[in-house]
Amino acid sequence: MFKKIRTRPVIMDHDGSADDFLSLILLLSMEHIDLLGVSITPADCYLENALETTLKLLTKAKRTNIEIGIGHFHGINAFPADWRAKPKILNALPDLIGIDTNPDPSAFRNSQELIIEKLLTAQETVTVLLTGPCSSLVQAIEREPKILNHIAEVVWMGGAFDVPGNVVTYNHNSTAEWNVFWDPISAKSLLAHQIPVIFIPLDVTNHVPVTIDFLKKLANQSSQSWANLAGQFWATTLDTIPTYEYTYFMWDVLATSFLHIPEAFTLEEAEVDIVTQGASAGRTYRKANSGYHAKVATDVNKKLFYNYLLGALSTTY
Ligand code: AGV
Ligand code: CA
Repeated sequence: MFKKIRTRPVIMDHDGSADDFLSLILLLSMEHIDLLGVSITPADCYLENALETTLKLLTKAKRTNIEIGIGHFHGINAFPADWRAKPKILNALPDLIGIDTNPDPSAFRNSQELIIEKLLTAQETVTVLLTGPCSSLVQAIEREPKILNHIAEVVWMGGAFDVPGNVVTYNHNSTAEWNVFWDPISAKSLLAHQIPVIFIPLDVTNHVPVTIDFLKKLANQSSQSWANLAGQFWATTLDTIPTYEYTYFMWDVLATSFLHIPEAFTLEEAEVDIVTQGASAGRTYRKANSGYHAKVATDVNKKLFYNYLLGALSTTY
């Protein structure tokens, strides 16, 4: 069968929550994407768990040639421990528990080194997809500024511009989104490096909740093993704290979809900035005429997105 040539090189940096892995699954399904490496940031996860899940998924997809890097920086504002522990469940799901990986973290390269090497040796400029904090990428840039010219764009699930944030914690006023709050200093540095950044913030992810209706549709396709696994992953998110209503969103999954269905998104060119300290730490905001240039996704064609997702998860690869 004719297959689209793999054309677009991508590096993914994720932080090991359930939707980060759903994003990895989605990325592996994209035939036009050449995934150069996967870096793990120990933010919304514990590193050992996230490394294990990452390796299990690459093994299941027969893509263990994709190199994994691990971050050693632990951020400024830690994620709650119960959120970090939660995705450990994924490793025990029936479809994954039998995949024996047992990775030793000390055998893996540091994220910065992985990012630097993959960018410098790529044949063309690379898209960097961030579904967690941006610290590893920024540390890599600071260590080897030459990589700046090798980055086509950074697609980042992060920020909350014209909507409330999702950080609810001591000494904070909830104006920030978690991926930015974890390391607001790096987030501001990323903008200061003036590479093209496309934010997929809460402004647009709020439009796409993970609904029970969607999960039922997905379950109708569960004869396909990725659809089945994805349904199980999402099922683990049903008790998401802090609300009594089910409000898990397609955060990282939406950002990842941008690589396949950019036409579904409305992007705005904006000048923005980031607060690094105090009660608004991690807040991303508009700063007309004197901010950093960035693109901000403000809307998405929901029907196109959910249909794309159901289609992508029901293919075999
Ligand atoms: O702010 C959204 C980011 C996404 O990268 N993460 C989860 C997604 O992976 C942090 C987050 C916000 N609310 C959460 C989060 C919750 N209730 N549980 C776990 N993580
Ligand atoms: Ca994430």
